[in-house]
Amino acid sequence: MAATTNQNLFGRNLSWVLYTRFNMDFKSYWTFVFIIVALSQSFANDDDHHEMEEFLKREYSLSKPYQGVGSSGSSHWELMGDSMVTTEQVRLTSDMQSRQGAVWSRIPCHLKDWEMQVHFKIHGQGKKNLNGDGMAIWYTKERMQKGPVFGNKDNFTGLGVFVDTYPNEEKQLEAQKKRYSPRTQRIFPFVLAMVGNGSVGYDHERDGRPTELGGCNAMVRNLKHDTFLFIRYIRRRLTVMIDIDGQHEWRDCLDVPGVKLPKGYYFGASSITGDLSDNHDVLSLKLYQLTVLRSKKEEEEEAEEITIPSVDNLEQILRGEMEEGMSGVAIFFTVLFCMLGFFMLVVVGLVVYSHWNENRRKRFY
Ligand SMILES: *[C@@H]1O[C@H](CO)[C@@H](O)[C@H](O)[C@H]1NC(C)=O
Ligand SMILES: *[C@@H]1O[C@H](CO)[C@@H](O)[C@H](O)[C@H]1NC(C)=O
Ligand SMILES: [Ca+2]
Repeated sequence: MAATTNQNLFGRNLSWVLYTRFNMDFKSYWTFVFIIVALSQSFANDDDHHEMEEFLKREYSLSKPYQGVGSSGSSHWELMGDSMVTTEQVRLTSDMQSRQGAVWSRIPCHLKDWEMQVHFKIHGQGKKNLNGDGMAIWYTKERMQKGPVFGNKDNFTGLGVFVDTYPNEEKQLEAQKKRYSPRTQRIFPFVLAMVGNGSVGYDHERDGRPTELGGCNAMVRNLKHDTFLFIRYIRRRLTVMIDIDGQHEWRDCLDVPGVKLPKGYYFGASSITGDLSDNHDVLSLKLYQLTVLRSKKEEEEEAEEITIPSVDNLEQILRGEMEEGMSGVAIFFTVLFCMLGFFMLVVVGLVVYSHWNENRRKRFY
């Protein structure tokens, strides 16, 4: 699955940019502007992407036959809770109630730019929305701590990417006979990312909406084909993609610039079940080091050591997620312009008609 040729990388990047712009902005008159900007950005970045290479880092990767994982102190990976290793997978939780499990890297990662490719499988007996709760991939300061956030501690420090399989908030609203508007309603499973600095809580009842940097729906349960998640961190830009349709195509999920993550954190994967359950399996975690050439300016911008995780313009990003207000404005202007357009047509029509009428009358005299 590793994209090894540079050509590939460029193609992939262009298509993400286009995909993102089309899907997220295709609601307003600014779409064209965005497409032009996106295109020019992609071409401007062309050179950079040709310089990028990927190297698999075995010490941060977990793959078959999972040698020594969970039994030997010399393994790079450590199991926790109810997780267990079989020949086929690392099972974080089995399809049983109230389980939690995790697998954590023992070695802190000091790479600047990286990509984590997660081969995972979520499956179980439960019917749609009668399963839970999902799994998480981590790059955090803390490791091996149990807790409520997909089996990891709350107020974590670092990055969490969640595959949330149970819609807590919507079920609650449903029970109260309230609903999200179709626009903001989500289809679960839902993938989302969050950056914590040690004092930000994950709101489980709201499926993490208050702190989410972005996300996408991902129908990943009970599939016959392989499912993948890609987490890429390059030049402080966080990109998450999914490959879940069995087509070997990457679908853009979220893309956030200005994500500041310290070096020396640990990779991990964790999962939790409650009243509802699923098998949450990790088949492999492959970490690629990305070597990226930076311009002088970029070097300077990134010279300062990051000590606490943070996200630039977080307020805007979080506000941007509250789409309702924005879309209301967009709808207002759409309707306004349509009405203006219609009004103009009517006026022009009347003018033309009265001219024609006048001419006709003139001819009769
Ligand atoms: C952590 O993030 C929150 C929310 O963005 C912020 O209010 C708080 O000041 C941050 N704490 C630290 C230690 O940076
Ligand atoms: C997480 O941080 C918040 C705000 O600092 C605090 O109110 C809460 O008790 C903390 N939760 C845990 C589990 O530490
Ligand atoms: Ca949930």
